[in-house]
Amino acid sequence: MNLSVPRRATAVAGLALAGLLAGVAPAATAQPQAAPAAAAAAPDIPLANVKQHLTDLQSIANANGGNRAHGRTGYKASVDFVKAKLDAAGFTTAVQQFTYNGTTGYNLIADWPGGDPNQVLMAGAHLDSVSSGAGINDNGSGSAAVLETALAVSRAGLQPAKHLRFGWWGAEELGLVGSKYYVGQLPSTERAKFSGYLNFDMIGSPNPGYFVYDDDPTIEQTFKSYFAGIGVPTEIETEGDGRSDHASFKNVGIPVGGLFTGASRVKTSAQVQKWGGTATAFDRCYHSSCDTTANINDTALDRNSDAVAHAIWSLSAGTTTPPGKVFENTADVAIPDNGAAVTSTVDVTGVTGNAPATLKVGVDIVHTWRGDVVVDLVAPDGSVYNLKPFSSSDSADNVQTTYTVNASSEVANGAWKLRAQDKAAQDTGYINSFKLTF
Ligand code: DTR
Ligand code: CA
Ligand code: ZN
Ligand code: ZN
Repeated sequence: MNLSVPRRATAVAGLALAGLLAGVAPAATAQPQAAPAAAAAAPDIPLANVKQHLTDLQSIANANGGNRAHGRTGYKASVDFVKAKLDAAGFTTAVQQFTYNGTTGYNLIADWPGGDPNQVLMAGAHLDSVSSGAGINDNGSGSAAVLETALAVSRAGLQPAKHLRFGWWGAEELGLVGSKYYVGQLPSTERAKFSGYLNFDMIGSPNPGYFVYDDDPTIEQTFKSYFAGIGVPTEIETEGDGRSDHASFKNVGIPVGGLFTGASRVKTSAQVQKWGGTATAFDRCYHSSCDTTANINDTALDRNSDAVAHAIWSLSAGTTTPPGKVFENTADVAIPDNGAAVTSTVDVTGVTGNAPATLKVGVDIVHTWRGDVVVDLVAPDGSVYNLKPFSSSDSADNVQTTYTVNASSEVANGAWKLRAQDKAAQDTGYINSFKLTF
């Protein structure tokens, strides 16, 4: 099926369906949007409110064996606590269940009704602790800041151009399990609608540094300019990309960013000069029983909570770029094992001029041991853009992602092909769908 009509209506239905599929209640159907106004300034996030959430999470841990870990009663009690506040504030919430280590885990997803369903801005934090303690800095701090920002959105009656979604993840401490499950359950069509995911994991460390993730440049700059505006120097977070839930989103091509105040690493003397504190661990109670409400630096928590709100207000204002034209072919095309290349074609019409420098190429190939498969985009004039090379070691299944291709030298209209070739024996599959968004 080759469609060349913008599918706004379908997109809204898709969001609703995806929400149901992913165990998430659908957001309200988007209302016609006025031209997005300039972003209003974010409100101050009251530190007292954030600290009250931490006190409540501490009480939950105290009442449930001293922790809020995956599979323990304290975690589900934490989910119920956050959900109740969001329900009361008018969010559309859903609890997504998953199983890990034989026990049930929970993600909490909250959609703020309204905004463009084709542009989803999400902020999240893992809500689970380790089993050794209450996990107030790790990661009550991120959870409470995201919660209070969501409540501030409600208090302000914010109606941004983009659709706002908030998430609290389960089982991060066991390997980003909850966020991986959430992203894995999202159809590729839904993933393509994310304009960004903002992650907040440990943002109130007692001996704080001010670290900004260096992933998506726009998100990074949004945080950097906030801190520059309050005269606080920042550094790039260098503890490794895969260390928190943003990695789950980054791995499927969604722009990510976030903030961090440090864990067990030791603050250098240069950093002491920059931020104050002592040349000791940023958080000496990391993953320990002393990670309680006493293990928080109020200034860091306040500054980072306000930075969360600044990013949400700024990045959700939307762009003036209207949603792109979508062309899709969903006919299955079998890929012969270790054989000839096959193609799926979309005929692009009605797009003036050249293709964009950020042409979105949605690829959905179902194939065991995906390393066998070479995937190319072939432009109408025959130009080839390699999307995925052969890999003798990539044993994972399926190629389900959105590539961004600089196709600005190509005339937009014409027959575009997705070409797939299986170049190693055993393991087979098929092209499930091919989508171009201009
Ligand atoms: N893995 C996180 C803490 C953590 C350690 N390094 C980073 C870097 C960026 C974000 C978080 C972290 C945890 O223990 O939950
Ligand atoms: Ca504040
Ligand atoms: Zn941790
Ligand atoms: Zn954490």
